[in-house]
Amino acid sequence: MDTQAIFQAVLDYKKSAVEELVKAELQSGTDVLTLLNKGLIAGLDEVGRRFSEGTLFVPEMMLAAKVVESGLEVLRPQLVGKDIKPIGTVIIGTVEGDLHDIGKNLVSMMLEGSGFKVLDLGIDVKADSFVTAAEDNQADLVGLSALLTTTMPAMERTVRMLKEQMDSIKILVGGAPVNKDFAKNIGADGFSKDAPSAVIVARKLMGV
Ligand code: B1M
Repeated sequence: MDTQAIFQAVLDYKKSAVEELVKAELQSGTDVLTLLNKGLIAGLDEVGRRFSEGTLFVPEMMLAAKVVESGLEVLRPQLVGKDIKPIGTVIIGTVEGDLHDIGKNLVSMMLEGSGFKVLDLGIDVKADSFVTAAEDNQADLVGLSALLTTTMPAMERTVRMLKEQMDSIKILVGGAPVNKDFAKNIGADGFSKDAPSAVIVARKLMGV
């Protein structure tokens, strides 16, 4: 198992190397979550750390994100199930003002893989767009992601608007600055710290 090579290739912004390494690890039987956590996500965490200390900047952060996205695409078939009868419909997106989508995409893939029908609204999604999509698609659950402390108020606004307009809708929130207390205070029904636990919480909220 060589997740360290994947970690390093993310830091070197080597897209094709990451794709090849991820494929090779999958073929040799490395567990998908190990690949994610010790390779791709660990690489991005290190990029974030270097950004915080000022040794790396936004263009490099974007390069690293692109590299990780291509690694995730290789993993997609492992994460997304096929021909499963949907257990519920989820509308998911990153809240207004926030352009981060890697974590949200991962949550989306894993929800799909566990039997949810997922409609992904993308990034920078306004509160009323979540409401409209949830109503139009008779959604059971809305998933909101925020990666910036400055976009946490947008998450709160979105939860408020959804709850005002849709009685029975369940809301799951997550993202690096979000925690259980914040989720509770803004009236969300569930919080999860990562993609695998998002699936567990989502299923619980659906009663399955
Ligand atoms: Co930005 N960025 N970024 N960034 N970026 C962070 C988040 C930051 C922590 C970096 C740092 O300072 N160390 C910092 C935020 C500080 C703060 O507010 N607390 C930051 C900043 C400051 C910024 C800018 C303001 C920088 C600038 O322009 N000066 C800017 C803001 C742009 C905007 O959004 N308006 C910006 C821009 C960018 C890029 C565009 C360059 C790029 C994003 C590209 C993309 O997403 N396509 C980027 C990146 C890559 C990062 C870091 C390095 C990595 C984020 C990531 O994808 N992580 C990040 C530092 C870090 O996190 N270490 C950073 C991997 C991903 C799998 O994890 O998204 O946390 P995460 O998702 C996890 C969980 O959080 C959870 O599950 C996921 C999987 O396990 N989760 C959910 C997420 N959503 C969920 C939803 C759920 C449940 C669980 O239910 C629905």
